[in-house]
Amino acid sequence: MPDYREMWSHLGLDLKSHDALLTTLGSAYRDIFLSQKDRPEGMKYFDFVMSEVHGLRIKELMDAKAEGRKVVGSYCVFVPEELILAVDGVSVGLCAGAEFNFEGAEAVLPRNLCPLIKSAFGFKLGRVCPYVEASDIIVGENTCDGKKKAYEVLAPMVKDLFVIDLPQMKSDVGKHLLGGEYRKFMKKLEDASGKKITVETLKKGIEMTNAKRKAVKRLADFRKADPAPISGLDALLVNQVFFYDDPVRFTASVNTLCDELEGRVKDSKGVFPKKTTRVLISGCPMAVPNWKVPTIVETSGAVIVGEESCVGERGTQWLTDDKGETVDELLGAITERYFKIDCAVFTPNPSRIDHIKDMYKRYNAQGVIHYSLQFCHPYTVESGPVEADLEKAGIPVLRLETDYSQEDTGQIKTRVEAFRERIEAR
Ligand code: BJ8
Repeated sequence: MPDYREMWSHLGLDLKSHDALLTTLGSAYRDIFLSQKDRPEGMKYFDFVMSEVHGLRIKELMDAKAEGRKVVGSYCVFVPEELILAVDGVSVGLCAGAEFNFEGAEAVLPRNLCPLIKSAFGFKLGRVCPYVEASDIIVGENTCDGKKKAYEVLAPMVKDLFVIDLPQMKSDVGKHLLGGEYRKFMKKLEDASGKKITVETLKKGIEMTNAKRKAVKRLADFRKADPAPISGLDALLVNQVFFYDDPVRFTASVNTLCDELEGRVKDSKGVFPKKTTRVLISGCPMAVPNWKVPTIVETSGAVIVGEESCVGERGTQWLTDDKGETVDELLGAITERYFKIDCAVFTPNPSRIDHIKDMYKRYNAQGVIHYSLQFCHPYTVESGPVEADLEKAGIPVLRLETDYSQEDTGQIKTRVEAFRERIEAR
């Protein structure tokens, strides 16, 4: 990797801690991803992206900033990338998936808080995340109570925090609220960039975002095959890179990978033997480098064939209608599209269960692993009714609740293996 130290220093990173983080990440990546057998050649692009995720991609962000483009960081799939692209901005995901500097995070936040939030703060306070430091605007959203209140603590630590309010119920009033919030966000982006959003620029933003979604949907479709042509780990990685990479390049690279997967499916070539037990993962998002549970599952004799998650199909299943002829109509279509997202912060949230059942059938899964992060109330509370409903429909469910530490790896592995045996005994 070229020497990016000057750029990292310029961004204010703590070089010593950052070096330690990259070393740990690099070796985890080698052990988890590069040790897999029969990976598609097309994954080499994603290996490259990961090797340069704090290097070349950050250099690209800095070059974009030098051209006057705005970098907009966010923590949730409710933040519309279409609008950011419409002002020629760069959208980056900021969720953090590693236990880093939790002591620092716990100095300003309670200990009993979801690790995803603590990780975001650990990275910020430890000065190791170039994406946060490169962001001109950071967008928060009122989803769970943890994030909502944590943004109040984050506000004085960052240059410019903009919070989008979100409804909690799927009602007309709720949709109206969301539409109004997206209008405010649009204005914020226009003011920050000095660029007016027009029908043309918004259509372009919609087109680029839809193209990304279509590519990952195409990839997901190949996972219906037995043998699975791609591992769940690699498919998750593609869904994680979705939030970081240049959108046009990402779309082209996923489509190249898909061309290869098409051939694999035709030739019945898989990464695991035919008839390997197939499971679906459902629940909290897995941000980079949170690969713990998928690694356990795929080293325990099962393959993951889909993710009902915001880093997965919950985040990408819907396209935005681009037929509107005014900015208002297009903004209305964006609101319609995002209002469908069935995050557990909504009450009630029945479409999520329908979606899990639909995915279970579509991907020929044999069981569902419900994944909740510790102290995530929305997903942990919802996991009970989800399990009851799925089991009633004859779908085997394993409920896991865990954090980012490796302490419970052995215990989870034992439970996953027992779950696989339960499925195989049916
Ligand atoms: S739309 S899932 S990305 S909020 S895991 S921080 S909910 S306590 S991440 Fe999410 Fe948007 Fe919903 Fe998706 Fe809170 Fe739970 Fe932590 Fe979470």
